[in-house]
Amino acid sequence: MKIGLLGFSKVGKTTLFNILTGAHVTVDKYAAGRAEPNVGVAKVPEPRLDRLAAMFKPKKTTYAHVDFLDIQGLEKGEAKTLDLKEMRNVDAIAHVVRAFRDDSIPHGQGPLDPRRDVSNMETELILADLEVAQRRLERLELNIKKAKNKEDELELPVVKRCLEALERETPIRELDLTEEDVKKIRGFAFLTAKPLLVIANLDESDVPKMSDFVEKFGLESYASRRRLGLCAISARVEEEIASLEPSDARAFLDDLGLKEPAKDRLIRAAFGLLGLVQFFTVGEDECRAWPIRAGAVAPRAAGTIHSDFEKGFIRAEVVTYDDLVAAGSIAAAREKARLRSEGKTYVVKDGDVINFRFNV
Ligand SMILES: Nc1nc2c(ncn2[C@@H]2O[C@H](COP(=O)(O)OP(=O)(O)OP(=O)(O)O)[C@@H](O)[C@H]2O)c(=O)[nH]1
Ligand SMILES: [Mg+2]
Repeated sequence: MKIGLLGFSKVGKTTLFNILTGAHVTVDKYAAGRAEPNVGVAKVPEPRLDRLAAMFKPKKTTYAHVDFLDIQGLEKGEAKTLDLKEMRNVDAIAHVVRAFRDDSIPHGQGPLDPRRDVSNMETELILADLEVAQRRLERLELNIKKAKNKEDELELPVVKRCLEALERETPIRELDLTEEDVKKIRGFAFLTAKPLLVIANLDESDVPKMSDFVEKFGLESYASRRRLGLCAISARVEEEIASLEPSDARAFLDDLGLKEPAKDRLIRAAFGLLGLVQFFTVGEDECRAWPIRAGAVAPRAAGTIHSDFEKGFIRAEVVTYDDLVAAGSIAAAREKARLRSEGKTYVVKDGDVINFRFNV
């Protein structure tokens, strides 16, 4: 899974990239970000897995991961011309919006106004997609005129729908497309078809009132949009947290009234927006979180561990995370009849602890 950090220039994308992935890419007040994108990996923090690891004391604990990609900042009007090809093969876009005040750092978009920037970036992405959709439509119509091809004829109405939406300034992610429709347009990698996470990079002084950011910046109308998430972080404060010893970091978070670093919430928000849930496997050797698509059935989930598990799937022994923690061990959960035996059609839930039975 890959998430692309996108934003206007000097909003703190690379600073945030460093925090999320533990990288040390240099950031500069005035120099523009480098042309080559930065790529890195972030662990998906999972307190439930921490707890399971404390219970099973495994040799190894393995968290889920997401990849982050950081590109150079955009100026208004550039999305169409730059093509943003790196952003076309990510699974979700994270739009980093400047909400910190610092007169010494240039801000090409004018006075601080996160709402304007969110709206302008949406327009940028819509314009970039419009180009692609228009070109595709012309080509399809031409093809159909020349030689009637069934596939082209089936694709035409989907592309038309996308184009009409874009002309109404509606991002494709808000359309009701079937799985079939989505397959037909996958090749064009529309930017507005991807889930969008808006990340407000807050001023340090706003951190104690962090949860008010939606109202403060007038982002209410975005809060209910489909497949769009909003979250806030102060890259400056997170930098500081990351530089502290764990016990000092804890005290610092307590002072700010925060339960966990905002980066942890941010990564989980991105993960949820991708439509992923996690199940766990436990044991003395390894406790592990496995990301799967929400709605996946048990054999499919087994297949993420090993294809043999899917092919030879017999049953899944499932206990919920809460039941397992309450019982204290798998054996105790079984005694309390909390261990269920599920078959091929069972839809795996977030937080299920599973042992797969299979033959090879
Ligand atoms: N005060 C303050 N400064 C920040 C914050 N986040 C980033 N900065 C500073 O803003 C400047 C630009 O940060 P970058 O992370 O390079 O921003 P960027 O969006 O990657 O910039 P480009 O890639 O050039 O578009 C640096 O001097 C950072 O230290 C913040 O939350 N508060
Ligand atoms: Mg940068």
